[in-house]
Amino acid sequence: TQLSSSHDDLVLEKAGILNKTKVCENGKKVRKNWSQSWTVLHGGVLTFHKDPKSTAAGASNKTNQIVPEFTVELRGATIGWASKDKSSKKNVLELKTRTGAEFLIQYDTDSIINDWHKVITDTIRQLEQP
Ligand code: I3S
Repeated sequence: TQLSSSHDDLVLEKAGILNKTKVCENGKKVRKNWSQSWTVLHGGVLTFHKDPKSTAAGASNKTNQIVPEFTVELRGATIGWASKDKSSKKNVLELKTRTGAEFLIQYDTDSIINDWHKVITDTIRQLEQP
């Protein structure tokens, strides 16, 4: 979805379920920990939410399940298809942030991962505009 709030302020927004893991932090490799996340792109920032199954709220209060886990600033980031040696999974994208963090994001359904690839690529490109 493309929402235009003003002529020169085009903001891309999207939300959905993705599998994700951090693989690198401050340029240092970290152990993979794949989990499913409700993922929201808004204002050039990706927010991954905790898997409701992993939170105490998930067991009880249905209205309180959407808990942010971490955010990724897309300004200055790069996105591309991960090489085969990065994961045995299919449809894996590699997202590298300006600050040296790296994430893998994945979804089995081609159309879904392709849509995320496009919207993240377009957002990064837009954020490069002066
Ligand atoms: O690429 P790796 O290091 O083989 O990643 C796998 C591991 O993280 C594994 O967990 P353990 O650290 O407990 O072995 C995960 O369960 C796998 O999913 C990881 O590999 P894939 O190919 O799924 O990204």
